[in-house]
Order: sequence, then structure tokens, then C-alpha cells
Amino acid sequence: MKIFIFLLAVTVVYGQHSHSCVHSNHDMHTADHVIDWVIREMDHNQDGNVSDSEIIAEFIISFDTHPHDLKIDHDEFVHRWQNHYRDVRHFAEYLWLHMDTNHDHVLDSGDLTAIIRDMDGDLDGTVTTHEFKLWMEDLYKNCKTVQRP
Ligand SMILES: [Ca+2]
Ligand SMILES: [Ca+2]
Ligand SMILES: [Ca+2]
Repeated sequence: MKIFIFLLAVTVVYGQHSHSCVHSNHDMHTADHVIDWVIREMDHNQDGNVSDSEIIAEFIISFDTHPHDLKIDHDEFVHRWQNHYRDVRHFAEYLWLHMDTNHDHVLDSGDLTAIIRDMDGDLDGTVTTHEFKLWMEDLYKNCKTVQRP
């Protein structure tokens, strides 16, 4: 019940301005908690780097429910992000807008190539968990506007 009232308050305060980028979580996890959680699952072999195949495994294969076509649509993404990481729907939708970098309504390897390039801050061709974390924090905390082509 408390959660419901809290969410209602967030909706009332922010809903009218559609601040969908304001982080909120069904289980009251903080942004830092969720980010660390994503990174823990992403760096599967725990070597401190996030490889291309690890990103594909986490952001495509684990979301790819129906149909299995290695393309993630809006509903597949939002459904799993909400159910797994427990962020509320409007925030999962905000993340989706930034994941579908070319705005063709599917998340696939083309989007991930752009995302990986964006994450690799020092341009050395490797994404460290630290670089990944900075990218996530930027999304979770800085209310990024979607870049339209
Ligand atoms: Ca790794
Ligand atoms: Ca896309
Ligand atoms: Ca790098």
C-alpha cells in the first residue's frame, strides 16, 4: 500500500510534465542498486570488462521471448526490464527510447554497436565495467533527451 501511495505521488508530481526519466522502482531499489545489479549480470565471467557477446547475451538473448528472432521490440524490453529489474514501466520505456538508437522500433545488434561505441569513453575498443557504469548512471540520473536522427 505504501508503495502504491508513493507511486501515485510520483505520478501526480511528475505525470503532468511526463518526466518519465525520473527513476522509480517497484521494490524501492535505488538507481545505484539497479545499475550494480545490471553490471553484475552483464559481466558474466567477472573479468572487469563487458564484451560484445556479454552485452548481446544480456540485452538481446535474455529479452528475446516471442518471437525468438534476435530482435527485441518495445514490449519485450519493457516487460522484462520491469519484471526483472523492477523499475516502473515509465522508466523502462525511457530506457527503451535510448536503447533503440536508430528508432526503428526494434533493439538489435545494430543498436548495440552504437551503444557500445557510446560506452567506450576512452575509445580503446574495450568497454570496462566502469565505462558501462558511467553510461548507465548518465541514463539513470541525468534525464537524457532522446536524440532524433
Ligand atoms: Ca566480462
Ligand atoms: Ca533499433
Ligand atoms: Ca574503453
